[in-house]
Amino acid sequence: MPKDTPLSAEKEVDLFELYAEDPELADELVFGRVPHKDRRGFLRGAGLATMGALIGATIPFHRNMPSGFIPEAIAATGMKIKGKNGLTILNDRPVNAETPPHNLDDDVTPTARHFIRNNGIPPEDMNPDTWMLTIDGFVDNPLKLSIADLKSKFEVITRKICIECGGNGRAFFDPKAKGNQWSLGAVACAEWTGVRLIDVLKAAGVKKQAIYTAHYGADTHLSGKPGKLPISRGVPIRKGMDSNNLITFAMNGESIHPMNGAPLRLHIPGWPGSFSHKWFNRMQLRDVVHDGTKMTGAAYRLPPHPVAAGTKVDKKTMVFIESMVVKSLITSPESGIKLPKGERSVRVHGHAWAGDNSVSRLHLSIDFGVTWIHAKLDAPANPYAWQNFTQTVKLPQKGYYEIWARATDDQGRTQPFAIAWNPKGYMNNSMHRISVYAS
Ligand SMILES: Nc1nc2c(c(=O)[nH]1)N[C@H]1C(S)=C(S)[C@@H](COP(=O)(O)O)O[C@H]1N2
Ligand SMILES: [Mo]
Repeated sequence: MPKDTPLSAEKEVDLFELYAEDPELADELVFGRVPHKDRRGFLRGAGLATMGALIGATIPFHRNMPSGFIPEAIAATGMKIKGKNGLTILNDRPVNAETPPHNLDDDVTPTARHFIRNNGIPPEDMNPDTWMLTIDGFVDNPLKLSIADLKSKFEVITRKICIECGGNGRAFFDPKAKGNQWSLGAVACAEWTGVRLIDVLKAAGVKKQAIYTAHYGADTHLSGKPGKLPISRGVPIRKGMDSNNLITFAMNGESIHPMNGAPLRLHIPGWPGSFSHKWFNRMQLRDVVHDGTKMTGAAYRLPPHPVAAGTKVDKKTMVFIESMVVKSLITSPESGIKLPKGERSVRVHGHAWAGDNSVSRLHLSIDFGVTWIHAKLDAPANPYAWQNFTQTVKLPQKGYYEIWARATDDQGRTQPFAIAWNPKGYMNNSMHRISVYAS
């Protein structure tokens, strides 16, 4: 990399540092292929498709690109993904990007601001005209459906759906938990269009023996090993048959973004995002608990009771995560804001959600949690949409303030200030706080 390459001022710099330190390793991490010693020719197939998606075009002369070389289109503007902006790219896996809270201020998250969590390499072929979805296993009539079939045979509906990664907030764990170091922004609420999973399952005729779903998609494992899956999660049949689950082919009124699962994805709202399979091409109904990739061991499991930070927990005792927990995010103002001189009032806006439950109350504090102010909290636009809150708070004098937000769900459960530490770094719903300077 030339020494004078401009570095982005944002956190994306991590990626450039990675390239500066070890370009070959960076290639492997970002594009998921072991580089050929001196050429980017290795970037055939999915690795090349990923680079194309980042740059926004195919690269006719890609064979001439040296390995470990950062294309100028990326170097000049910071890491960019076509159709995405305002995301912070994490550097430890192929294309994982989160959204800083102030870029999540919209009540419906624009596609450009929707986080990305990829466990493997996205498929090269995302053609909606040839895409097929298979429903098989313990069903009376196994189905093979095109997207046109889905549209013509089932009722098409549009829903706002909040999706949050089970590991959102992991970056704040101490001691650290392994995995993507998400801070606050692995959450979004876009508008999705598709059909109800339950309608498709009814058409397939789910047999009595079916107790679990198993989800499959077209992305491939980082190792490139055929048959090895990046992820395959599944839910107990009672959740699988919930009428709020969707199979979607549109996001915010357009085709689904390639990084968010084009051309077809599953939605199992309220539970960790990992159940909502992208590049979705098969659901199998099983007569056993699904044992796919990231279903076994300690994956998506919590200790059976609270543990002190750093405690070793026996995997066998850990409990499978179902519903996500009550949580909220302040999206305006941006943390660290300096108010104009003499300004003493701040309009606070944000969102709250509670997995399978709804949020009943939202409180704000400007005095480190001693007193709490009710915020106006909207009902969800539809089940499983996040709920928006707004309140103007008054600051008594100049100085440094923190604004804290605390949501309470319809079961009376509220957000803790501290993190409920667990070995794998899941379900951090500690209160969000921002800083505000009044002068
Ligand atoms: N096929 C496939 N589906 C997937 C994943 C994946 O890696 N492959 N990641 C899952 C995880 S862990 C999360 S949190 C969500 C993220 O959805 P998004 O990338 O659209 O934000 O997708 C889920 N669906
Ligand atoms: Mo996730």
